[in-house]
Amino acid sequence: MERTFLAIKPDGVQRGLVAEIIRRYETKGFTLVGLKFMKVSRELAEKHYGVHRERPFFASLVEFITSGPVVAMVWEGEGVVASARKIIGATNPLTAEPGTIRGDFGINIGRNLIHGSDALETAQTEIALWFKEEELVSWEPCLTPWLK
Ligand code: 3AN
Repeated sequence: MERTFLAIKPDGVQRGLVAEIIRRYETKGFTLVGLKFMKVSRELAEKHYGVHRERPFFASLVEFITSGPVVAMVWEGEGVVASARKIIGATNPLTAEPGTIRGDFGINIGRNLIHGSDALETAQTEIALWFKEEELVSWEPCLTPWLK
């Protein structure tokens, strides 16, 4: 079954949006398989944002993600990688559609509340980077038949 990695960034935590963000994925019908509240080390941040190393905002990106606690999550479900990105909305919260997380709650591109893997392969890499195998729980929600 397809899985994706999502992280509520320090701004989402500080603004009290944790429950609101989790609710959107839960009520959509995706299954939570991993969840932890954590401070991100500089080493993990630099690995996670490795593809952006040459971008001008790389230092501020690492600074921001390590500035306060984040909620790291793995969600499972059919088409979850692309769907989770739709629920998040465009990178710039100012142009993100209303109804998306960034469109509803954000203004600043550097503080865009949540990260979501952009492709299946990235999701696998990010899940392995952020979670140990034993921290992920495979389970069958009994509501599943109603969603199929
Ligand atoms: P997304 O998070 O929508 O996949 P990416 O992967 O292009 O966006 O960028 C990763 C992160 O880098 C974004 N979530 C955002 O916090 C930050 N970022 C992207 N573009 C800019 C920018 N022009 N200025 C500042 N930060 C940016």
